[in-house]
Amino acid sequence: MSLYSVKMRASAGGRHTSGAERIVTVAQLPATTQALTNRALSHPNGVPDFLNVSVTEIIGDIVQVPALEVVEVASQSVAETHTYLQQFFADHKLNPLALELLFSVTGLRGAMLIDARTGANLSPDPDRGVRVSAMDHADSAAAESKQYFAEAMALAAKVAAHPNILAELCISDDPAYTTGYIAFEGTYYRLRNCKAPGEKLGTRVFLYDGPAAEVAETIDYLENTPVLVMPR
Ligand code: PML
Ligand code: MG
Repeated sequence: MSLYSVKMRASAGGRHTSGAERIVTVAQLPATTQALTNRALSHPNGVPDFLNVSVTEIIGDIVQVPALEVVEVASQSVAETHTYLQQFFADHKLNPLALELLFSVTGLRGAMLIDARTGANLSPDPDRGVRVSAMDHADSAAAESKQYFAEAMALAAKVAAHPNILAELCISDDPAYTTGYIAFEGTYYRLRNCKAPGEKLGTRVFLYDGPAAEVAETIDYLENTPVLVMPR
């Protein structure tokens, strides 16, 4: 059975407003493209002046990766979430520069890819970042429920499956959506209260821990390799 990669990108005045990824059958294409168009047009980041929905048949193999285990972190405030992350970084000896970036950068179309040791930005185009693409849950019910969470789980599982990625940090760029996460060693730590409601803050940071010679191959996997996330 053929599968199709569906990608949606929307922007206003050159600034990214929304994006989404699905992998679906031909029968699901009309509903999927319509749902993604509607989403772009009603996104809280603004009405787009550019909207692209593309459909490409997937030729060749699709990589299967395991879903991450989810741990819900009980944080009642933005201050508690900061403290939790600082302690997490100290416990796991992660570079605190990644946290500084997480809480200061916004408006990128893709994620920041940084060297886990030095903090150097490894994205070929730092203003764009690395756009993780071509992934979905194998189980389409999981893909359609709880949109933000399900899509983030699919993206995080794809990213975490690459051996050169040590950790991923995320805060949603939707001002109304204050939940984010850190993905580390097969677990998705779900973090409430990453920012105050209404705050225009949100990005992803990937910590790269691999040979310099493999950065381009890793980015190619993140951006182009079709991946289906298998239920746990
Ligand atoms: C986004 O798509 O803007 C990021 C969503 C992060 C979802 C976090 C969660 O609900 O677990
Ligand atoms: Mg978003």
